[in-house]
Amino acid sequence: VKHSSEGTVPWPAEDAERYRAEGYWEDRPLGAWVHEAAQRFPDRTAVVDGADGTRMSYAELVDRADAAAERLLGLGLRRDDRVLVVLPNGWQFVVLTLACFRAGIIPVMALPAHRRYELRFLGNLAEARAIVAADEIKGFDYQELADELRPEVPTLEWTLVSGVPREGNVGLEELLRPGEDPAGARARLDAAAPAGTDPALFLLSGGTTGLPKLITRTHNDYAYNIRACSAVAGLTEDSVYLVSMPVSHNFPLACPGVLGALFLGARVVTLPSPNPARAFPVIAQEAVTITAVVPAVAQKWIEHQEEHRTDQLGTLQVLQVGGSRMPDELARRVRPVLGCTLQQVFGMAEGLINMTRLDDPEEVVCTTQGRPVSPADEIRIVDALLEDLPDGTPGAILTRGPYTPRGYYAAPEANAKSFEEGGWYASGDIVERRPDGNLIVQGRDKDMINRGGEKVSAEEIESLVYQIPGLSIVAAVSMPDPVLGEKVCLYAQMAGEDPLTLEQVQEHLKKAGVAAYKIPEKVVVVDEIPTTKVGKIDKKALRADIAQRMSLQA
Ligand code: J2J
Repeated sequence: VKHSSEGTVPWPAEDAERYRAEGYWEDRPLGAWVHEAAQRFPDRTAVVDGADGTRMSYAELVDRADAAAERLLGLGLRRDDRVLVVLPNGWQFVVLTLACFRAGIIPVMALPAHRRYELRFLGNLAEARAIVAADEIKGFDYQELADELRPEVPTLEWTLVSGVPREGNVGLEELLRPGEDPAGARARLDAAAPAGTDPALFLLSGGTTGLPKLITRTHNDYAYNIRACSAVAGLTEDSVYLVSMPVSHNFPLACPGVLGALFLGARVVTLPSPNPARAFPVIAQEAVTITAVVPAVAQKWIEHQEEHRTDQLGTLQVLQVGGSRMPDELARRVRPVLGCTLQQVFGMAEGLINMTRLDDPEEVVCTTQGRPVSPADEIRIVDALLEDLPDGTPGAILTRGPYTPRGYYAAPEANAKSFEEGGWYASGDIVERRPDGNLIVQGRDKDMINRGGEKVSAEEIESLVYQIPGLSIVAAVSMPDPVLGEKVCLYAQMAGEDPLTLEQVQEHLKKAGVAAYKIPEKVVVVDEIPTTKVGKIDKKALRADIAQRMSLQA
């Protein structure tokens, strides 16, 4: 495999120079930051796996990561090769990711929820040479999935498996074992370390167009993302960070997340799910000080605590909440019920992260989504003609800065849509900026459904549903949900007499290998899908229609 370097859009030279001169970019690979922490605190606990009880010191973490980096290279992987990562939360994810950073191998951060459809696409787009997955999760066999993918993703040569590998697959725990010569491995990897401007990882975009997109994050920009978020989240070497949301998401990975903790010599605790009955005792046992969740989980935690009045949250200082809009009323219950400081986070895998500050007045914390974490983040709020709007007037947000890349990976069409002249990224969010600089997310003008923080592209679902015969027009829209905020609803206009059923749609998408969170949970067949004056599907009318139908039902 020879990778095309034109896939990644670099920052213009003059911006790069400024980011260096002003100290945002340090030209130091991600692995070096963790090694530095390990040098300062070799005996401190770096990682605790709350599921299998594994505990790992910093010395052991970097030893395992370096040994694994050399073993990955020994297999035949090379620097700049891409590896499709489909691992659940656990120590293996942490060590493997660090090993990739050390070797200059690029992890593609997929989700365990992804299935054949997503992984085939991502594997081919990234030209992945290996896939790393668990043997099975809740009865789902990932080795079988990998076997199905191998012929569909011709670049794939290795399947790495956590748990019990089948014949021909590589055992991940074996690969991640400590090495014989940590100092030697370290020196060899340091000597061949990736440059700051090299790609470090691929994140998945929330998706507004029909196809998923990859976001190249470089060592320089991601290291700064991590450090800026750590500072604003008050992370120190004494912090204990719990990750219970899928760790391959940017938020729990790097805002400040697992990597923020590992940069500082703090402790990471992993759990495969945020279920409060499981997470709360772990928070107490491990003295967790900070964690990140989506609003739907924050709500579950608040309800659990109100019901059980546990004494398990005594050490928790900061609850970061982001990924979808947190209702103000929910935000107001965090401190009284959970006894910790709420930090709202409005972020995106494409870069820009906004946070409320830990010492902000309660009014700011509960009614805004905060402000940029970096003084170098540039923001504009604009109208449809890209004219700047005054504070207090909602408009489309545009942004650029030292950790917001200037384009998607190998996606010129998506780039033309999402990046404006001058390199501004248009996230598709409708935002109001208050005079104090804090942002309020008022809505969005992108065709995406935000299901409890998991993003679903309407266009992607529609194009898959069109494969079902008998359809004239389909439209995927969000429907309100009291817990998740939004769920996927499908409107259909039939060509003939036969109606479309929910079961039919669900079965079709499941067979197509689509992740469960994207599958519509309601189907509404109508005589005629409404259109706007210019002849586009009127999704606003459909969203209003489903909201009304549901309120009538309730
Ligand atoms: C409303 N919408 C929000 C919020 C994200 C930190 C936090 C979140 C993400 C993330 C992330 C929102 N209120 N507080 O990467 O590092 C919606 C917006 C945004 C999109 C990005 C991080 N926080 N959103 O959610 O790449 O629509 O990143 O453009 O998955 O989520 O989605 P994603």
